Amino acid sequence: MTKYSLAVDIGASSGRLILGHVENGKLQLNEIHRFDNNIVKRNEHFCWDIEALFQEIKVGINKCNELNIKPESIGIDTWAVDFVLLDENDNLLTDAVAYRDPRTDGIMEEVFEIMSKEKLYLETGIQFQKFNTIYQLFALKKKSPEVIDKAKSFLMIPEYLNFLLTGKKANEYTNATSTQLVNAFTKQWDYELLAKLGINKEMFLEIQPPKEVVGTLSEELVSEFGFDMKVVLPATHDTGSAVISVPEIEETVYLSSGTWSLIGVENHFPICVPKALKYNFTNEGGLDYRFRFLKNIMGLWMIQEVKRNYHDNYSFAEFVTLAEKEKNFQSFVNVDDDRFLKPENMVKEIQQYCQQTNQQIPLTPGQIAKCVYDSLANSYKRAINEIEEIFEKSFSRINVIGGGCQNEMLNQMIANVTNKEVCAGPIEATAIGNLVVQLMALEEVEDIQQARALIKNSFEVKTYKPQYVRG
Ligand code: LFR
Repeated sequence: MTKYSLAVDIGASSGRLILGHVENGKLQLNEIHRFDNNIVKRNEHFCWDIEALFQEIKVGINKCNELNIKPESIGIDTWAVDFVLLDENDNLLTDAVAYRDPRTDGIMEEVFEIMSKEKLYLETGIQFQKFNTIYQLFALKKKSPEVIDKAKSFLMIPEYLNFLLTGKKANEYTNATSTQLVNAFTKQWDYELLAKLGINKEMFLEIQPPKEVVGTLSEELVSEFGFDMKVVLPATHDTGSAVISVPEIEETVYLSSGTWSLIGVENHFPICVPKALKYNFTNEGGLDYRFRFLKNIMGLWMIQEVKRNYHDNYSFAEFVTLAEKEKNFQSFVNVDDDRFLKPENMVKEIQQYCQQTNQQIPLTPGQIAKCVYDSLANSYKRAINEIEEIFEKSFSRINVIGGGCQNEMLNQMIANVTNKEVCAGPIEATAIGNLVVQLMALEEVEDIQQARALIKNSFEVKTYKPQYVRG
């Protein structure tokens, strides 16, 4: 009998439930539910509406019944770093505050007074982003120490959703590393660091690796859905799941393209050399203790915000067409500047940046979009140069994965600016990576090599060769 698994993949702007099964040596996908994810304002903070997300997961699970499919397993991945805290009765002590909330402004510098940036990097191997969990917890401790002291469980977003499904609590390795509180070498919570920060260590649970089974559905949900299934830990950090789907990882720089652009390479050990610190590369934990040596680039968030600022009058495809008509317009912004993390108005922020740097100011939607795409491509090029400098070798291929790989113009721009071949696909990389880990837990797929071979055999990858561009 065909075994189905259900991937729940929730990103910062949308979520989806995708059923997967293997048929004739190919992984087949069936998207059964898609929904928006938006930041909401709660108690003066930008937050995720976690209850609404859980309801959407339930809607999706119910759709399996309409299809008469009872999946063997379900796995949830989301963006990283965000969390909730529970009290001794497993009630929420905090909102699910979103990482773009300004509560961590200036906090990173305060933490450096307790532990130097260099030591923090040597121990955790994690890049410095002001929104990392470590800074969010420290900000919370400063403002409401009683909340931190009362907390009995620390659960990251997918872990809390797993708890709602099963009643069981577990911390998962790939997401735990994004907190900057896990030692890159022991792969355990860094209790010494927690003690130095004065953060109660009791709330952290034992770290479980992907492929572990959290449990089965709660009795209540079994009667609601009419079936039970295993709740499996995929790489619950979405980027961790996405990178599993890169069909050919050797000699490849991947670019996971969505709200964020994550650009890097896969390693079997963390690299914490001074240059990696200087260029702010991270070593996020992956499946089988592989490491993602990568860098966060502001990504398509910029165009998502631009779209919103133009009142959704243009689709993403239209922004590409409009940008293509602006061949002669060229102004660049530094997409890594924190001013683009959550500006009041992205269009105005871009215009002000160009004005302040004495460049031509983009005025039309096409010029704004061209500026964003040019700036992103430029930033990818810089990151690849940094990787090549650190590794003292050159990489010949870039594999773009995720929703952003459908942007043909951007793919070609990347090929042109880097003078490298660009492969695009798979599009649903994150859900695919999530599914194959569930298949490993169900012993349908042996290991990551077999998973990648299956993915290579199942999904189209399009190639873009560098073209000579005049100018
Ligand atoms: C991508 C991602 C990145 C992480 C950022 C914030 O969706 O998970 O990997 O740095 O979101 O959590």
